[in-house]
Amino acid sequence: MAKKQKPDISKEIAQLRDELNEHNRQYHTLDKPLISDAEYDALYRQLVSLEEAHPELVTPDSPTQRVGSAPLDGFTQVEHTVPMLSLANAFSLDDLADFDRRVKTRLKQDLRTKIDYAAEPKLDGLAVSLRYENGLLVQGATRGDGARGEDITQNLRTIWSLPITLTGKTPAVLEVRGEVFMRNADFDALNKAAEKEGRPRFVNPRNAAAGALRQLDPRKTAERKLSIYIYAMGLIDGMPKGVAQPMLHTDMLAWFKKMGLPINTESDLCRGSDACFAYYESLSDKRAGLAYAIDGVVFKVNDLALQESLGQVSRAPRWAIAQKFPAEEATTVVESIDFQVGRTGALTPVARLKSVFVGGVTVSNATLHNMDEVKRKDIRAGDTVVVRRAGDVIPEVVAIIPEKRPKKTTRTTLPKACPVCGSPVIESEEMAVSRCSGGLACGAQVKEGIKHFASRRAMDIDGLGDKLIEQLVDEHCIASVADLYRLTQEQIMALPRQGEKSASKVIAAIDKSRTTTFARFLFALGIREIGETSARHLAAEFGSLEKLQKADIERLKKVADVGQVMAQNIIGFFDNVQQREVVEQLINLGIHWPEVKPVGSTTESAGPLAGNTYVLTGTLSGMTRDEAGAQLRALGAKVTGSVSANTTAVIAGDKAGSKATKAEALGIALLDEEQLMTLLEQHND
Ligand code: D41
Repeated sequence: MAKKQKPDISKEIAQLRDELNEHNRQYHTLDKPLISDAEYDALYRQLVSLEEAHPELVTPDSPTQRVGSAPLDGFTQVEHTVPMLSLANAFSLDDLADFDRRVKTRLKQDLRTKIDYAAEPKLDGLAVSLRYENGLLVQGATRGDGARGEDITQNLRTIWSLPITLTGKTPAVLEVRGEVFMRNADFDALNKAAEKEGRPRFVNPRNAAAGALRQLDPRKTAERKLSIYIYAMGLIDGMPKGVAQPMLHTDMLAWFKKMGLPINTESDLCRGSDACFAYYESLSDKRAGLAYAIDGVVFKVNDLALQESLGQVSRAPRWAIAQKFPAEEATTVVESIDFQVGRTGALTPVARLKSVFVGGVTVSNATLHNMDEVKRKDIRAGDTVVVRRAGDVIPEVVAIIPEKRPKKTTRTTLPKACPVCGSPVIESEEMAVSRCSGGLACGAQVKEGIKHFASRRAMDIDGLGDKLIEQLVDEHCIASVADLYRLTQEQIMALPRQGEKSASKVIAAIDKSRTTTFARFLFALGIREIGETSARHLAAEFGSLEKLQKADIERLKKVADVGQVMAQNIIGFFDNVQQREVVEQLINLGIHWPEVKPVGSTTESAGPLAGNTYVLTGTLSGMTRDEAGAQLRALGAKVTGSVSANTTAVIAGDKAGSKATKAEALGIALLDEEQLMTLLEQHND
């Protein structure tokens, strides 16, 4: 049996190598990845584990035995005086714990000792080596295959943050290593310019940076605005008099910084593996807000002597590890392109995808935003695409991979009829938004309108979720928001999976929503463009529905935040017979709110709390901060996010943090939740 298996395994290994080599070429040399990093990593790990099981099958040409790929023609080759090593990857926190254990075992240390690790963000860029002689930048090179790279000195000199001459006392020869990358803002600007000039967009900052470094004309590189952080030493020769050779990685970085080299400010020291886990978690939380793309954390044994004694294995140091974040990008196939109909009838193209794990979740849909976007990226059913999900942002299709397009595809077009109700679709002039003309005759618009009406920030009907609303509409129990107030417990109980208890809860919540505020009611109606803030301003300004309905465009435009379009939308809404009828029915069905005294045209400065500014912080038990803020604003107060000398009082809920501390330091009044309730009640009579 064992003998029979051998040729299969060597064939499998050879095939994996070929595949990885080709992807390496596509990614590193051509800067045109055909698969995502995560897929590449998966293939690579497969090869590593096969080679580990069959060390006799490892050959020098295996991708595991070399790092990167051959240099392009056009640049001269540079032999690295000290090889540029690669980083071992850890994909789970178990891998990180294993790494920590291996370090201690090799160092013959008790497993309970805490090793000091230097932690730094793993920049998603390109590794380079820089040589300074007597403080002058004389050579910069790409990593290439680790032993030899390309001379890109001229291109690296264009990086503003990289000093051409070092400051202070410098060694006779200093070689440092760092990562060249592009900041998100520079990437966005580059893509905006590309779009304007009709050139294709770059898929991600890493590819844009790679392209910039490969430019033979340094002026082109300069236009791209690259950045760099230094994170390692290659070689030091001839330490200056009076300067001690650093003993720790963190000291070394501090010394580099002193000489003017750019160092990542997110770097930190972690005592033991638990501190490493904590650093990983906190950086993971910060990731979406950082100014540049990172794909993990690099942990390095901080003591340089310990690094030395740990040494390296197959071109990767034993003293460092890259703990990867879940990949934010993946490739998958578009199975179909559907059009979703929103509350206002707007048609949104959505890509139905072959399920793919990206950004830590399984994704099977991605918004395509609008037809402009679909046309620009030429996304078609059958296309292989790069999908991105960063943080909590909804998944997006970044780009298609043209090489992978099947022979027969058809250009994606806007449907002529609404996919839900069949009414004609009206294409807008700017092409960006197209709408179903069905209005309240369109099931999708009805459903979305009711979902919005019931939502937390609108009528806040607890327990009336999206699924239940869809069932109720599909079963013809409701056809408008007014029907909600005619709904019976029996009707809900007749639906699948609805018990007596939950049905009675929903009915009670609907009943409770009859008492609301004018602002909430206005927002709940879902008039196009009228958000919570404009609804609040309108409610405060007019005080009653009758007055609002009577207002003309000019009168409406006097309200803070209300412009021509919004004013037209309001008039249009109440001009529509059907809408007017629904509103009338709602009032007849018992929707009411405490009268708000109209404040005239100076909304901003009227109300019993006018002139007062509050800051809300911490967790309130009886309501959300948003709700408390809305109530304060309705009374004319200003609510802001930061404490200043102008703050009247800080309202501190549970777990209030720095804002409460700052208030105390500035001698500003602190109110607790009970005092807030008293304040609101005093003025709401
Ligand atoms: O931020 C990075 N991408 C990064 C890469 C970093 N912070 N540290 C690194 N340290 C090393 C060693 C430990 C080998 C000096 C690295 C890399 N290497 C690296 N980058 C590309 C290949 C290896």
